[in-house]
Amino acid sequence: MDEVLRLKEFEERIESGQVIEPKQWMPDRYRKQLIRMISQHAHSEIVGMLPEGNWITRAPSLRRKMALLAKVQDEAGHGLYLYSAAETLGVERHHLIDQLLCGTAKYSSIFNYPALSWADIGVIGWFVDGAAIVNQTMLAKCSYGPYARANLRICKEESFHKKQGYEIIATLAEGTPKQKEMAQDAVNRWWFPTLMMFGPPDSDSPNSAELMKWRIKLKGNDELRQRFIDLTVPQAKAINIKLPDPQIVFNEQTGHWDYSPLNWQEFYEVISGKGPCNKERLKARKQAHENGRWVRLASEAYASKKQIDNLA
Ligand code: BYC
Repeated sequence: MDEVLRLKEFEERIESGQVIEPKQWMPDRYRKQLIRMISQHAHSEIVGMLPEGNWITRAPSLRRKMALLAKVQDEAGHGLYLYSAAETLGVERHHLIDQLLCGTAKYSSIFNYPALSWADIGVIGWFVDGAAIVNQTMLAKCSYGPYARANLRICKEESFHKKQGYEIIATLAEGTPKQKEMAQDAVNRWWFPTLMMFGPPDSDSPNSAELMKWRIKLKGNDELRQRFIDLTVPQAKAINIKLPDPQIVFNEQTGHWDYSPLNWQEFYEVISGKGPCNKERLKARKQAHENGRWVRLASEAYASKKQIDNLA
């Protein structure tokens, strides 16, 4: 079929809300954009295990340790669903992982900030998972079937993550003055980086227009950021936590909470490798990959032996 006609048919399918499945024809740019986004998302889940994993041995009680262990394990699972979704587009997982390890692939800016106290674990659940839910509830309705389905499963688990994080902060906020101070300090450090997770303003987002045209993204970065703020301000008020932005004021006209301009220079530095923990995160991933080499070799050998046995 003629290329122009194929594209027209594809765009009609998208417009009518149909879901695209792996074996159906798709434009090269659609495939490339999905591989970029899904692989960045997968890397974010895997790198995102590091700041929290670092606190498993220091969790303040067995109950907290069990919840944190389960959460970090869930993040690994999300990475695996997402690498599988990316593979349906014809890329191999080891190529994507090589790109992460050699520093050419991006992962979420937020994981280049350090988790300095136990309260940071609460704030990561409350803010970071909360932001991820806002973004991924939209992606669960995107036009590419395997990515939409992966996000649906991920969101169910992220809801539990967010609740356990909010509960940690609510508990600290009702605790001793020192505990309250620790919670407030973590909120102060994570608030602005969390808002930047949604990506640059729409006016500076080179990918949004194309992604929205193909219903990979259904909403722009600014709309999702605003939704997260609108959901989170009342949650902070309910537990007497202050958000570190004096300009957060309810705007009667728009029905939304106004907020201060964000420091986009910081964002671009972090995503270009100059954030507080970029080097540490990559070093940890490289070491984990190296330490896991024997497992990969053993499973390959086992799979080959099974194949030979089946032929015999
Ligand atoms: N960090 O044109 P734009 C989680 C890049 S993990 C780094 O607006 P787009 C969790 C962007 O890639 C949640 N880079 O891009 C895990 C682009 O550069 P390239 C992760 C960012 O794609 C463990 C450039 O800036 N979620 O939930 O339209 C524990 C221009 O941006 C970021 C996902 O990955 C950023 N924050 O929109 C707890 C969801 N923002 O690639 C929790 C899937 C922008 O052209 N991804 N950039 O060189 C998306 O929804 C979209 O890709 C984004 C960006 C909203 C992130």
